[in-house]
Amino acid sequence: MDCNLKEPMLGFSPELFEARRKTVFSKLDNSVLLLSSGSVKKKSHDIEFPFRPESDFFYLTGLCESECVALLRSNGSDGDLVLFVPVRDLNKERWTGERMGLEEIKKRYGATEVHGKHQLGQHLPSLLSQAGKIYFRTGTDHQLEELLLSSLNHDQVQESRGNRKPAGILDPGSLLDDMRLFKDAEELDRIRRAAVITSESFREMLAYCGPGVGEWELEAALEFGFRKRGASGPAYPTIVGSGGNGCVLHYSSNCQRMESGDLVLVDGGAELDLYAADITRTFPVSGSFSEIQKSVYEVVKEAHGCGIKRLAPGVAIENIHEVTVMKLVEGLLDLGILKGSTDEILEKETYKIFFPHKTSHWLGLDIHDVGTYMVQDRSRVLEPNMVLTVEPGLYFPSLNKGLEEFFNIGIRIEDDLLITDSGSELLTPQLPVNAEEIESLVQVSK
Ligand SMILES: [Mn+2]
Repeated sequence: MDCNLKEPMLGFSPELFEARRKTVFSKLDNSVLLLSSGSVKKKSHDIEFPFRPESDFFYLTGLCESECVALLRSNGSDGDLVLFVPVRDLNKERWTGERMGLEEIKKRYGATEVHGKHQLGQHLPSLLSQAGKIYFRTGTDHQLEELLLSSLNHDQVQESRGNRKPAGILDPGSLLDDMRLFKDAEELDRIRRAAVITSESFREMLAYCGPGVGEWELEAALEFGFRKRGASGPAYPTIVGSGGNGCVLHYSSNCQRMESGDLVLVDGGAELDLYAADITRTFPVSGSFSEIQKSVYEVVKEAHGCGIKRLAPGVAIENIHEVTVMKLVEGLLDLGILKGSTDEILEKETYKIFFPHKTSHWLGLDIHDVGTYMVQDRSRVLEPNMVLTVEPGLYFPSLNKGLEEFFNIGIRIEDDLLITDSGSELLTPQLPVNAEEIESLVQVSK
């Protein structure tokens, strides 16, 4: 079954999707927006990955079934939602579960028209015949892309346009990204709950930590916590990197046993009703930081705190990065890892060997949610109802000569925050950051 039939919109209000479509209609003029829900991906032979609808498709329809196509077009004051969905196949449903019929979908999802997916090729030319521009994400649904291109060459389209090509195929992001960047109350409710689920599951997972325990066991403990608390699972592959693996930014094989004396970095987030949380904590495998690990930890913690403190409406997101980089550079100077003046280090960006990523990303339906970080060549300014992470880190893979004592230390601390009218709200307060508190959570298990 693609979707929970009892909660066909995952519990979101139908009015929400209607209101979003209204906003899109008002921006469309005579253009058309074409979205695919995505298809079920094969894992191997006849085994499939769990299906998750494309975020933009879900955002505007609330529908989370595979192989569907939505076409939005404006009709002056309002607009039409035309859906193409697979017709019911009772034989198939014996294997994969019940799907909704066309009439039911039309009623539940507020569509103007619903057709069988097999009729898409037949209807598309006339739906596109008057369209000025077409909003469609190329490179994702190849079948739909081919159909779109062949429809544009269809006589019906060509004649109505006097043989003019369409004015352009544009990325839907230019319509939708700025809408998705600002979260409404129902989205915030999901992100908040995903954040609480993630925090509580982290606390529980910390108690499983210890020398000899497999990284995969912490992964399983964390994800068990997610599922136990009602999340659909991890929003992205959980990273459990102990020792040098903590320095590999997207490590996810989680296949080593943890060793006493090492740190372990866990980056994971639950997905609830398609919305994500994203937390990272780094802690000592055996429950206590060594002096040198703690000295680096304190630098990252300081940077994390300063970045969070700076969050407020009106502040450029780049400024959050600047204050955390400044703190990290000061710390690296204090530790004797970097030498020279702060200005020179910032100018030459020599800190990037130890901190190669940015401090923040947007968070929402996608883990690295949509929304540009620059607006007309300037850093985007934070506004209420944006949700983002703050996640400074320092990494010392065993590469840089002369820094042997720091080798295999990889530390990142990441939390999720909502920009409010007056500042920000930490969505993950259940999980401590202080070294001592982290140590005590690890030691609870002993
Ligand atoms: Mn993140």
